[in-house]
Amino acid sequence: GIKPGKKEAYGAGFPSFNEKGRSLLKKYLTIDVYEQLKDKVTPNGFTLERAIQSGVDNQDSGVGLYAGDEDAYTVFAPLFDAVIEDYHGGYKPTDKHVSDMDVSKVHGNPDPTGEDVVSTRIRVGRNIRGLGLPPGTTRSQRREVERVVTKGLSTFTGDLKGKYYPLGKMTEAERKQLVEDHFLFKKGDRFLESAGANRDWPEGRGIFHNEAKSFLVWVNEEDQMRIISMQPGGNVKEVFERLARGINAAEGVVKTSGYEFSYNDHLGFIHSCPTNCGTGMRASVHVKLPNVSKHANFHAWCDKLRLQPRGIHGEHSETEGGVYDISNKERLGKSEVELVQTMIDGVTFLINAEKALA
Ligand code: ADP
Ligand code: CIR
Repeated sequence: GIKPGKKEAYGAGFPSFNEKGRSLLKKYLTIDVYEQLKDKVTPNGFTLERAIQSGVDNQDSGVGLYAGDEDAYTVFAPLFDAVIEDYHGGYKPTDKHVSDMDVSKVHGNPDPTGEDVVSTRIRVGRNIRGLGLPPGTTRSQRREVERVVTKGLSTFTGDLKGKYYPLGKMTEAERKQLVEDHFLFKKGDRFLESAGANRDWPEGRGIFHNEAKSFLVWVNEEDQMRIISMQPGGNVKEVFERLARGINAAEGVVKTSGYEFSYNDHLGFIHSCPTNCGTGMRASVHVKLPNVSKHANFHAWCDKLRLQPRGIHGEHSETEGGVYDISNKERLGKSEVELVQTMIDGVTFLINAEKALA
């Protein structure tokens, strides 16, 4: 067969991967898989080349692969399945996903003294069936998402009641402040740029939030919807409870408009990034770990605890003052309750280790 780096592979269009790259795309896009998939197209017109462009442009990607529609997961299954199995702890193509948002099943408090956890945030992604995922969407589909979602959100009441702020109507100073304060997605993400998800920026994008900025919805960033609950301190249950209500309310209004969330029994809720399929849930704390994070085993411990450390401004950012964003790594094949519990238990372990090392 053809080998990467060989002339035949180059002629056939196989992408160049540099030696340092560790992306799951590089690991699983073999010549054979490439040859098998390179001419396939989803019914909406999404191609393998578009799915892999982000990982080709950004050789430092962790994953490097995006879906432009729900069909991409089946049309390009040999690649997506392998990436999903690796990322989500051995999740197999025959496995079924289960959802459980019964907040009463979650137990424990990672930060009983209230000294270590700065803030807690839990988000999920949601996309509407029949309207493209951001990397593959059209301008009219994106506008339809914004219309349906903002119309629905405007009916929210109680602590979920808020206002929609379109990105195009914000001043640069307002936008920057929201990003700085951890409420809003950043601009010009190079991974999403290459994936084609930033087309027509800032049109159709925006953020909805309540007065307290404890309940927020991002519109048309990496996913059509990111539903977010967050607050200072370590009360994970309170954050989860508000999120669960928000998700239910969002599902209700999407149905009222005659749509439904994109979901199937195998992949759970469909997302643009294969890391997010299933629950789409990332439950995180900003936690002070100045000593543990310097320990040679920090990343190994996180791995073992099924946690992912990120920097203070989220994915692909650095830490400041030893504060890390620690969250569940997997999102598929485990319920929301299990993933929140994984985060609580793991953070409890890390805080204990921090105290032992201090
Ligand atoms: P995602 O929405 O996929 O989790 P990021 O990693 O980019 O994306 O994080 C989005 C924003 O949320 C960033 O500003 C990040 O700092 C903020 N964030 C994440 N976890 C917390 C937390 N526990 N407390 C406060 N802000 C958080
Ligand atoms: C990467 O491969 O590093 C980026 N495309 C991000 C992958 C996972 N993160 C995400 O979905 N937010």
